[in-house]
Amino acid sequence: MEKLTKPEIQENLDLIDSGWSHEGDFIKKEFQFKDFLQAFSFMTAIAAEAEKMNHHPNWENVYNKVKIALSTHDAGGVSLKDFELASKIDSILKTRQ
Ligand code: H2B
Repeated sequence: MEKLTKPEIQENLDLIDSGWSHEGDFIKKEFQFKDFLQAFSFMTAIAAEAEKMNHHPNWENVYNKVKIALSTHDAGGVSLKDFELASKIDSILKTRQ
């Protein structure tokens, strides 16, 4: 996977248009749920997808909040694979709202 340029990242952010933002070598988004179990169940669903893709999120969970940062180590920055996982994460979110 090739590292995307800044304008390419912006283009893809505009395409998915769902609150992801670009910061350094990552695209990031924050999610909030009713409680810890809802947040953790969201993370469990993402874990299954991430494993299938062999592409794993950096994330942080505090009670009902989940912060996710996606990057492609091999590319040394953001690649299309990060946008692929971001879209899957957005779909998973839709199934639980
Ligand atoms: N996850 C992410 N986010 N980026 C990667 O480049 C990556 C990964 N590479 N998961 C995979 C695993 C690689 O390290 C293994 C060896 O295939």
